[in-house]
Amino acid sequence: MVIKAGIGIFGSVGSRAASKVLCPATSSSGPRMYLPPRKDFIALTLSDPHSHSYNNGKHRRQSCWRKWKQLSRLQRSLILFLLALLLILALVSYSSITEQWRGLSEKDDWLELKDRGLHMVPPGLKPVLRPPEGKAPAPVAGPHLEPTEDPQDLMEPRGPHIPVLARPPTKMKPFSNKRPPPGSQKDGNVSDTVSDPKQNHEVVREQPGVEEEEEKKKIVSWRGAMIEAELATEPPPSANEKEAVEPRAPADPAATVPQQVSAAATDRLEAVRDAFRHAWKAYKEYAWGHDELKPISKSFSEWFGLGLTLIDSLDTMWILGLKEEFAEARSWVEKELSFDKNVDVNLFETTIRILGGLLSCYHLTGDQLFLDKAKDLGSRLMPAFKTPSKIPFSDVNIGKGTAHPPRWTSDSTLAEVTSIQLEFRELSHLTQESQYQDAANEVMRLVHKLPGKHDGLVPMFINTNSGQFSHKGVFTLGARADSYYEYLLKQWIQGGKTEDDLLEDYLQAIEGVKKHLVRQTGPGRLTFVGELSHNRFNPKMDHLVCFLSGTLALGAHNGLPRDHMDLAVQLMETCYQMYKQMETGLSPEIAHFSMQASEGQDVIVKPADRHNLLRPETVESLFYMYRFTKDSKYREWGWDILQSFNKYTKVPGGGFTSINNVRDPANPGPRDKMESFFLGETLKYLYLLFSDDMELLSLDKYVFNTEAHPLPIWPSPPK
Ligand code: DMJ
Repeated sequence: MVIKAGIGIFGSVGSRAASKVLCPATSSSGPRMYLPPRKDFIALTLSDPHSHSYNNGKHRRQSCWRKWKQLSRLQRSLILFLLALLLILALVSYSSITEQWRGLSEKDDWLELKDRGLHMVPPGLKPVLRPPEGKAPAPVAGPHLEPTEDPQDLMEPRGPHIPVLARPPTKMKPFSNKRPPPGSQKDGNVSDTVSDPKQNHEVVREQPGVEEEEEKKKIVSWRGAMIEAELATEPPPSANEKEAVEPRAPADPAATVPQQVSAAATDRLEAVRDAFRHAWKAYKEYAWGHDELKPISKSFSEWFGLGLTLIDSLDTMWILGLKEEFAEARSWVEKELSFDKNVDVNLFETTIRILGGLLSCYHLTGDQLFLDKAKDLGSRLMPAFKTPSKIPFSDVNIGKGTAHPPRWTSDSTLAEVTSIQLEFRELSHLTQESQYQDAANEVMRLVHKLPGKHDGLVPMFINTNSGQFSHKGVFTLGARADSYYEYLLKQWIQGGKTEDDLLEDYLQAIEGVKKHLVRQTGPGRLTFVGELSHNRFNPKMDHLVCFLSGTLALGAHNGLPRDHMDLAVQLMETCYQMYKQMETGLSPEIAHFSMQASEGQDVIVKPADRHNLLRPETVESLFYMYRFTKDSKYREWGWDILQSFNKYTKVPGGGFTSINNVRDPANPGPRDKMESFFLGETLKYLYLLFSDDMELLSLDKYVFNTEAHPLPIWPSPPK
């Protein structure tokens, strides 16, 4: 049994001496671990006394003791002093946290009640709010503390939703996401609105103009019905058709405004904006420019030291119409962000979150800054591809221009090397420099012809020397393999549905999934995707697998077989049940399923799998399912999930935290980490799910990368 304990101890001072004594133990890099091990984590291994790892642990303890004895008295005293100091610091911070929670009712435990539904703004900042889409007249976001909803309502996360507006919305000029015309330096250009965070900003109310009225009259033409297109034919006609070849001007997501906007939609969009503002407030106060917010300890953690959360969130702010916040973040990118750093970054994570985020922002805003930064980063990632096999290494030092695999292996993770293509291809498209797409396409070409697949399913690792699959025999749609399948389809769509190898691999893989991995539970006949381990079926599904409904639906929308949509519908129900059947209304990281009808419950959660990291995959799929079916139940499910996030993961004063136990509403156990994808993906997909504007990032014009950053679909080449 491996229990991962993230212990963020020992800063730079004394860390070497401490690690010498603590003898950093095994990192749990098994298939469950999606993110690579962080420097500040020490995995504690508690093992069966007879197991191999127990013996390892025993030897380790003996050698630790020996090493301790070998230290000089001065060294030992220094270490003991540091430990004592840390203990004192821990006690002090503990008391300040408990101080904060004091006064909350027993039922709410560590969760804030009073803050829920309040519109807080960062001190000294009165945002200028102009709602996007010309329709969401947000309550003025001044520093008032009036709840918009009855807290009692918020206590009930899964009850029927009755949207209530606290007061009639004030008419405000809509903030359009439209970028200004080239050359215009006036209203609307983000560079004009860059603001000092400490400066006060007036709340600007404007009368509706003729333009707004005109826009409201426009009628959305949306082809909501399933299109039975021929395979590998032209994409549905898109606005991009005239744009190709030249580095393109970014598309305009807010060009069309829906005629009808329901009060419910407005209310829910505002709820997402509130959640974002709440998260951003703490990021800004305690983690500004750093990778991740630690909302409980009101501090931050670094992974790459590149402002990960800030960059991952940029396009979300743009889409949500959070103009002030966007401008401040843009200013940070301009003034502070430098990739000229002696730092090892993970190729995949940096590509999907940072490169993808910058490219997407360039498309949404037309701001050259983002493309320049993307080019700089892209060129610094290229050394990763210099391997004997051309399968990239997992890690690159973007300052030194060197790359290497993880310390313990020469393998790369399959999903990681096959889920960077959308971004590298787009970078080539924009810069007209083919090196990026050549390197990324070569990986796909190699994997396409590689032996060792199982009816289209791929193993989880690939060797960077031999270019062959390694650790064969385990097949999953979860960690380490997931986005391989997603990117097969999405690259095919991005490229105008012309690359037949991608389509062939995708179709074959889905057949493999249906044949080997799809099963139903005994009690409730829920359809799920399990894993295959050396020909043994394991009824286990990572939450990560919930991306699959959305991907299947996207494929069906693009003319792939109808039964893909049937499977998407069934899996969507299961992913929702993974939330609904938990006491907190939040899904565990991993679910097991009962295959026997007599077992009573469908979803079983093992103690080590009860955490929730604020992941996006289910709400991502809900967004696709709603767009393609218009079935309002998907919106209701998304609403339930948002309320559960608000109830169990919202931290008083600011931020959201991942939690340890989705089965214990009385003590969900905050983990003190807000992952960047909560802002980059989860809240963005919720917003798009609730938006009535089907042209806001139309799925016929954009393809979302695996971190929810929209990139344009290229036009088909002329026949
Ligand atoms: C994100 O970084 C991406 O969605 C990735 O594909 C999977 N893991 C996280 C979110 O869960």
